[in-house]
Amino acid sequence: MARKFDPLIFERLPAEEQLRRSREFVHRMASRRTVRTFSAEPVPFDLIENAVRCAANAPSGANQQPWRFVVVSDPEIKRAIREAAEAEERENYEHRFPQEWLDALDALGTDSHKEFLEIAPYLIVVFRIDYGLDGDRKIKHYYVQESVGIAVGFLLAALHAAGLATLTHTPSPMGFLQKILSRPANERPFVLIPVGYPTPGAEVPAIAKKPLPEVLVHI
Ligand code: IYR
Repeated sequence: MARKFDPLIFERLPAEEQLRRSREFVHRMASRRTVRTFSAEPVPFDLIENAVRCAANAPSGANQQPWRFVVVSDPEIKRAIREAAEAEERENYEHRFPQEWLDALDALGTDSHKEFLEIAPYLIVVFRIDYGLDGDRKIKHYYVQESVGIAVGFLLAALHAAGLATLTHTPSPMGFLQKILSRPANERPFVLIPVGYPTPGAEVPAIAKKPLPEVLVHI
């Protein structure tokens, strides 16, 4: 295939402006918290659409963009998702999770009740597209996990920037989402993100991020 290149559009910023923007972004992202108590207050769909637009700009292996964002607001579908997720999570908490996993989750105060799946105005279910399809021919996708993970990062940042609260939720196993949302065999659920506003007076676990020297090694 003939290669085609475009001139790069790159805005070179003055040093002070770079620092100002980088600090502002750190400040903004540091205030993001995972929320588990959502209010039913409606959210303009434009905000969701723009966040997905932003996520769809993420880099991906061979630019294959191996993702699908299914946005659910239909109350019946949300209820079906909640029922299926709670059935799996009951098994997890009562039988499948080893004590070590339950201990790791203890500070979060989670259990098998997932009312947020019905209350939050939108659920964004992100699917990874494991292979493309050209008619019956399967097209191999590269670095699917990494690509979709990066896109979800973009999505969470965009939703936060728009003043919305999110929860990165991975009911396990998640196969029921493929069925309920009628997705084809090459799409597998990656993460489910309830989006909305927190309940007034919402609380979050008193946990902190690691200090920089624990996460940054400069050689
Ligand atoms: N999916 C379960 C358990 C859970 C697992 C992890 I890893 C978390 O960070 C939080 C919860 C649940 O949603 O309760």
